[in-house]
Amino acid sequence: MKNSQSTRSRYLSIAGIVMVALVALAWSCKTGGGEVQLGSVDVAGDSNAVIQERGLTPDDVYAAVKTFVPSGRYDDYVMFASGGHSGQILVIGVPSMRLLKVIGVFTPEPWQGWGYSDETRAVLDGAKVEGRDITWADTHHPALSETGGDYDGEFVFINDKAHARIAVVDLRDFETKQLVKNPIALSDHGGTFVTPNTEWVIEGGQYAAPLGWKYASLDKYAEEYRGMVTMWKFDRSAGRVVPGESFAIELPPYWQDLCDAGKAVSDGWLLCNSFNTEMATGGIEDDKPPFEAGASQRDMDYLHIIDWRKAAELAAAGATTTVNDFPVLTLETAIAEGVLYFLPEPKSPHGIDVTPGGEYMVVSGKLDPHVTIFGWDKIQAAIAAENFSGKDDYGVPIIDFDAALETQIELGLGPLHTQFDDKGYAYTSLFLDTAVARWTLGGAYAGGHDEADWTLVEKIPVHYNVGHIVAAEGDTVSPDGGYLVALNKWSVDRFLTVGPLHPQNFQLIDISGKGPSMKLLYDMAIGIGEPHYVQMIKADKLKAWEVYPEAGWNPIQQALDPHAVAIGEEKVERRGKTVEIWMTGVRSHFTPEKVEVKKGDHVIWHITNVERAKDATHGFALPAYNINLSLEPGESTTFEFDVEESGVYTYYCSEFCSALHLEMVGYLLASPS
Ligand code: K7E
Ligand code: CUA
Repeated sequence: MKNSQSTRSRYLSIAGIVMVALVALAWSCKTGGGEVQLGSVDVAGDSNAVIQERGLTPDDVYAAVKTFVPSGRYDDYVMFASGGHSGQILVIGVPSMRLLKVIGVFTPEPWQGWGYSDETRAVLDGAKVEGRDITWADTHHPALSETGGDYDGEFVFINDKAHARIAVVDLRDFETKQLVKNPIALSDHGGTFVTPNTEWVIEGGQYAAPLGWKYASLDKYAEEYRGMVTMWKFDRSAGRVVPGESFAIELPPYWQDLCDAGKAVSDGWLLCNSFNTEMATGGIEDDKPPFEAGASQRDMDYLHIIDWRKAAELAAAGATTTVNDFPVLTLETAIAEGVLYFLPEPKSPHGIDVTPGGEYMVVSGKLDPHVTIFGWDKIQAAIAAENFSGKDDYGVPIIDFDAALETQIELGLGPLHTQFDDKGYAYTSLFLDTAVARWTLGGAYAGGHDEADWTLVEKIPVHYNVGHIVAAEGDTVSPDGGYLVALNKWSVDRFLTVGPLHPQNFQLIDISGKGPSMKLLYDMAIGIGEPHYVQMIKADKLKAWEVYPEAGWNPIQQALDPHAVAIGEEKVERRGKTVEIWMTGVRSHFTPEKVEVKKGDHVIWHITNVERAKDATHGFALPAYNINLSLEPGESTTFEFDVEESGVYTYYCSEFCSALHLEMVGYLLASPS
């Protein structure tokens, strides 16, 4: 041992802390009414040795104890994280930061059989762009469904920034049910967000272009290019958005960015940031200012304030035009009917976040060290009094900045996104400072915290370059507090080097205390893409199925599949050149175990997993035809293919389901025609 005396005594004092903690645990823990016998002296002794051996500090030990979820116990919260470029959603437990699932969304996902059955391919077809398969996405903002502004645990939505697509995931089985391509825009960003009762799923645009993907040269930018926000009507009982009842609102060709729905006192309204109100068109190659300069000249851009309820009434009354057969409320109508107002917002704005009671709108400008807080009552009063400082080039009334301003708080460099807790604190990510700021709300939130209103309390460094942050239920009407996760773009030195592409870093932070007390608890490497946003829901709100409700269940229809069969009903039918198979799977065999076809046949294959036991999933792999299914207990599915060559194929269960799993196999015999 080469420890210096002071290091050694530090270890010993930590060991003392842990021993006291464990002895206390031994006395306090009870299970089923009996004392837990920890044999505390021995356990503590072993722990002390581990602490010394690993050189852990008191903070390390606190973090370890705070995040450890013992085997057989569950996490308190579940995060739904954007999977970034993977086009998927990551499901992560908190505080353990264990990855529980990767939900296949925009991208095929072989383990879940996502994109390998007829039903799931049909869902993925909804995400085609101009008839083309797109096998990636840039997912940004997951949105859990809400009831009364609180997460209800029923659905999660997410957008694909690259292609202006949205997805609907049903949280009964954690599977994607619908993918929709926006018919009028190629890119989006301000989505997905939901209205407080999930009547609408909001998808705001990003890079302006002529609506409907028409051509116009950049000289015609101001005349022909447009922004948009699309309101997708959600049918909760069907579990689908209804494109036929949805509509878009035409906006000036500013680049709309993040959006948030008003709630409680601001319910019925929608707020979207924008940048590039300069309408820069780039041109670095022609010695014009590059976008990064051209789109950042002004000190203020416009917060878009949209009366979505009025817009929906107008759309329902047919006051829309159509672009690519999709209803669009024109800018002219939106202005004339009082649907759209602007409010100046500083500078290079990114985040817009509405406080839990809907009273304040928090705006962060990437190039302004302050957060700017507007009062909803002030905004409404300014609109009612027509307290406008002018109109933009398109005639949209601009609310007077000072009339709407509640306050500004200097937090640091590069503020982006804000979340809230249960004590009247707000948290804002600081990209350039690479920190998270805790600050106090005032007004309606006074008294929750002990510090003065509207003041910076503490900044905690994060590693590194934080984008979004999430606090437990931190964007709902009743945030929980306790935990916050920083979504860091760079990890630099936080993990073992795995080549030049470093993982992203989710850092779990303890926000349970008051005042300057935030503690870093855990680093989770994300090695699958760049997540943007995450929402964190109380685990007990999720009511996911452990097995499908009945044997023969079709997950896309969420109903019994007409082609499901029970054991004993399996059959193979030939009709001309079509061969149709109704198969069952159960530990440890498929029935039938031999299927005979001919080169040139078309094969329709239905399989039902008749298992009712938790976790008794069978795979179904058919090599050479790109088939791998996940037949979860009770699931029934269908796939089709043309027999292109003669040969012998083995189909087998690709999920280790039982001791005789290797024998869960069959022969597909394709004879020459
Ligand atoms: Cu990356 Cu919300 Cu798309 Cu900010 S966004 S970081
Ligand atoms: Cu069924 Cu392995």
